[in-house]
Amino acid sequence: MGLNIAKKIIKEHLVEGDMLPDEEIAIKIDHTLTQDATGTMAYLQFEAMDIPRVKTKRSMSYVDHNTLQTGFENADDHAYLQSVAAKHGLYFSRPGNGICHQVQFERFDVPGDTLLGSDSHTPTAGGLGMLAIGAGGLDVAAAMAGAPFYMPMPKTTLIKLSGKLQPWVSAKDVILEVLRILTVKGGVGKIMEYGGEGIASLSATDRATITNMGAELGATTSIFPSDEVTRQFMASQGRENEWKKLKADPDAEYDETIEINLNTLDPMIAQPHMPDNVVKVSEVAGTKIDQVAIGSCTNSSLRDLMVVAGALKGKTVHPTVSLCISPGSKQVFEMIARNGALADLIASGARILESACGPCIGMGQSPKTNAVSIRTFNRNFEGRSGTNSAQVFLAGPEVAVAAAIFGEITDPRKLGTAISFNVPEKYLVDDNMIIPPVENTDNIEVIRGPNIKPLPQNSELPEAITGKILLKVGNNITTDHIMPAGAKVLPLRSNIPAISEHVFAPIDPEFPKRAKECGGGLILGGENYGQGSSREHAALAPMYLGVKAVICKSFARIHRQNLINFGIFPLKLANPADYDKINQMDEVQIPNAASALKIGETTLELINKTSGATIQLAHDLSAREVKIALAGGRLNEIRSKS
Ligand code: MIC
Ligand code: SF4
Repeated sequence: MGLNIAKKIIKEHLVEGDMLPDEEIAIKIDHTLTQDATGTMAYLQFEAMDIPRVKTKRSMSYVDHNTLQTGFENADDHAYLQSVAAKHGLYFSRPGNGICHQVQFERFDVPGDTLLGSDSHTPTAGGLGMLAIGAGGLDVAAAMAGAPFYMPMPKTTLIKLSGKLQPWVSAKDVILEVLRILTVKGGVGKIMEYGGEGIASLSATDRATITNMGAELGATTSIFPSDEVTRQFMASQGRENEWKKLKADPDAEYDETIEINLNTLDPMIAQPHMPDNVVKVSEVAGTKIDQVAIGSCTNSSLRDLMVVAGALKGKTVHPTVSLCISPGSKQVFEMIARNGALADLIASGARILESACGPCIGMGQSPKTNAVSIRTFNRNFEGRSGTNSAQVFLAGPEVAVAAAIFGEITDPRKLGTAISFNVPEKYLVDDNMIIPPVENTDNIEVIRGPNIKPLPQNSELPEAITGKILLKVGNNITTDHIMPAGAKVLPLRSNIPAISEHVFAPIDPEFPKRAKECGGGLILGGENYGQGSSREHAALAPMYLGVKAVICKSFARIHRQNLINFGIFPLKLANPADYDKINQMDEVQIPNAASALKIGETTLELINKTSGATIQLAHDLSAREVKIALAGGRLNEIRSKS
């Protein structure tokens, strides 16, 4: 039997395990990526491993999230990141150089290689045929130290594209359609592999838009073949030497196939507050809007901004709308500046922001109370914009710019002749904002400002887990609920005691106080608990507050791993209906937690002391994960071996 692309790359990188469904496998990691909001923790953890120099082919450290410097904190983090990168042999992309995934795509992704990044949108690189996975900072730190990456062997879904995108319909509409079909949990445990004749007409950056938002499906990663389009893109970036062809065998098998005909696809839009709440634009046309934000790692390529500039040329942004634009990288920014498109954007009244994540992560440009905001981003979780009452829609650049012009949600086809964009033969390449590693690092001092606090430690898993259910939540809880981001909280990413005061703030601001008063406890969740971002702070800060276990119906992949990494036991309800038998503030006990794990038990008993009920729990930890859980986290486990 032939292999699909994902399996070919896994096979080439396999260091442990068998490639059988759901078996734990380990793969060698060639490249790593961090960004500043997760990077400080990742490097503190890397330093704790005492490895002088990264062992990967190439490791990158980006600064793109915490770029709004309203106090010393973010600048302290940048200085730490720059110095720690220099000390340990990493490339450092300076603030201003762009969003990690966009820069990585332009300058560093390699077809057929593996990439592990401490950001959930790392799979963007799949647009160039790289097997790119998002993980917590600790897993990335371990990969930098030469350790493989562990995961259950994913299933593969073929997304077979036929036809060709019609005018004013773009790559974002493809992934929104996939989200409509599969939902935010439809990709869990799967790799989405794109194929079919329809892919030939998608440019490399179109493909990146699609693989980027595979994260919203909960997928392990998404990947395209590496073909002539890939070769041309890499050649236009001066990197043809790193290109290699990659395609599925003709008789490759997939676990499922989804077919999408691009000819018939309409402009799509995700409604508040989930990326899978997708409808055709025509269904919500006429909705008045207050803000349009264009940018983010999903939609800020040269192509996207040229379409926006072309549509806005000679026009003025609608009087009731604030339009902000953040170019994805310095390369994109400089190219639109030199070709005149930036002047058209400025003339239209667009508010031009620096090349960074910006409004996507609530770093500025929060909309007004009850605002309707259309964003070309990938997440519209409640409150993520910084304004809890805002209604955020997600759409492609065509729909966004049409809304900015008309002041209401509008089918972009109303704008007339489509804006043509020819993929450039040569992109403007200038890596002057990327500091390469140096050989001799003896004299390099790592700079630690007062915002960099040491890592909190956890203790071993106790024999009995006892405590109160500190919080009971429903389905699809995101890490933005557990550990919010935004301009006020993000600067505390290197300071766990301070950031832990914000745990669950969007759901229950009293949570940290209650957790401390109760001396820690447990959390009860529904399906897909912890979806969204890779931020390990969503495990680390609850751990700091004494959370010992999370019980729910199912977990999102990265968050489950982060919980284990920091010694919080992820447990599932053996019978999901038992969710109703546990209430917030019930006193519960799992009597033999540690010894059950030690003897290989996969079911445990929870005694609800408040109601008297006994409830069956189950865990799916691998033997390796059991050791980590027992040690109270991966760092403890690594230390115990040395
Ligand atoms: C996000 O889009 O939520 C982030 C901010 O990029 C996160 C990482 C983080 O929380 O720092 C992600 O997607 O992993
Ligand atoms: Fe940055 Fe937004 Fe992309 Fe996350 S999703 S990396 S915050 S641009």
